[in-house]
Amino acid sequence: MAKDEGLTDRIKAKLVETKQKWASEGRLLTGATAAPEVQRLPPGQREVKNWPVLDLGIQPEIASAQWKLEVDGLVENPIAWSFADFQAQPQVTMHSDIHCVTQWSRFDNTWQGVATRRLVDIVKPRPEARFIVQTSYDGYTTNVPLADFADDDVLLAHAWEGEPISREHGGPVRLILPKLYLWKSAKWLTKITFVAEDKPGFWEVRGYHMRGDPWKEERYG
Ligand SMILES: Nc1nc2c(c(=O)[nH]1)N[C@H]1C(S)=C(S)[C@@H](COP(=O)(O)O)O[C@H]1N2
Ligand SMILES: [Mo]
Repeated sequence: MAKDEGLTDRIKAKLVETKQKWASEGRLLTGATAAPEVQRLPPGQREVKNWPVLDLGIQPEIASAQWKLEVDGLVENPIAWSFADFQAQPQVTMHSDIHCVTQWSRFDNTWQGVATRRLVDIVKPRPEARFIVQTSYDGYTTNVPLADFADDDVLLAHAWEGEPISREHGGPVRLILPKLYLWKSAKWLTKITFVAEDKPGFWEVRGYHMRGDPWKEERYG
């Protein structure tokens, strides 16, 4: 067991090293631009039919009964939700395409969960709040502008194609923010912090973009 964990750590270190190298070399950049209205596939992406798994190699197993979501920082009403509290919120169904910075895109995904707009209405951000930082059970963090987080196609998702989101894809609850590269959508989400100044997360400190718009090919920055 200990041996396997060591192996996972080495694979993880290798993956992080490789992706960090891509950022420093500007790999995968096409220099092309494309508007979503004209071309469904963002520049430099290719469509896949499966759903690849990408993470740091640690896939925490969180039972719904143990899952907790805290929202803190620059808000008037911080919250701490259990899974039951989360399920008691109005549920929405959304359809979207997802785009990973490692160049795959997957079209036509159906999600269920709670709209981030709803969450923002409940917690009431203070006027100074302009960004949010997501924190996950595996220690992952990622930052996004509040305006992107509160867009009308963003949700805290618990189901994909009518089934609970699997552990490997970030269940019980993950973010889905389809207009930005998928590294901006935390799996195993447990905390959202509202902040005034943008604060780089795990990949952002390793050369990845602070915003990550696939249509502008904001891979690195
Ligand atoms: N908690 C957590 N969330 C994460 C990651 C991670 O390592 N840990 N990886 C990110 C990256 S780089 C991608 S591309 C997507 C992958 O989601 P998927 O495995 O469901 O395709 O999750 C993002 N969210
Ligand atoms: Mo990724």
